Amino acid sequence: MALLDILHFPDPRLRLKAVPVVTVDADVRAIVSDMLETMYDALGIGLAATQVNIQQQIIVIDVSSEKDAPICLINPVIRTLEGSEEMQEGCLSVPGYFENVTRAERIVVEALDENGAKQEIAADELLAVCIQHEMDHLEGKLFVDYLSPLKRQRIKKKLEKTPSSKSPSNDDSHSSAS
Ligand code: GNR
Ligand code: NI
Repeated sequence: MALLDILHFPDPRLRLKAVPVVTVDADVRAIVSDMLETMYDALGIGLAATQVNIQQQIIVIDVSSEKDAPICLINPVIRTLEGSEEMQEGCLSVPGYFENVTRAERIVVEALDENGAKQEIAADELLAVCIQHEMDHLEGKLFVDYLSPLKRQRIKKKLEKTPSSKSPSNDDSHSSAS
């Protein structure tokens, strides 16, 4: 188990597109486990592999209040989208900013779980929003892309001035100590 570094907008690596997972094997399950640990540690309700610099179609989510209901979506595909709804969104890759985004109100998504089994999830409310937000990450898209260019530019400028606590200079992940 390990905590992974979360990339921050405007890091260009957040724009990379994830490729489908070929085989859901032990390596993939290790990534899922590290992503869940990272998501819970960061107090997020979801995390996409793109945010931790892994370009594979892997998402973890837990929208439960007890934080005891993890969901893993591998190679997700939206089957149906219905309605539309505005909700205030935040993002672990855009820390400190919360803005309204309009998305589909109800969705059905098909994906593999952490054991490689096919699952179909019907979602509404926060889970529907979160799944759409995470699937955007896998395509290199961020919630700030739905805002006006002026708002997006303001957020970009402010985050560029904010030093990240997880910058490469104080990253000890390459040390040999265990
Ligand atoms: O923790 C998160 N909260 C959130 C709130 C509203 C809409 C979407 C989200 S996802 C976000 C975690 C994150 O950045 N996932 O990519
Ligand atoms: Ni996000």
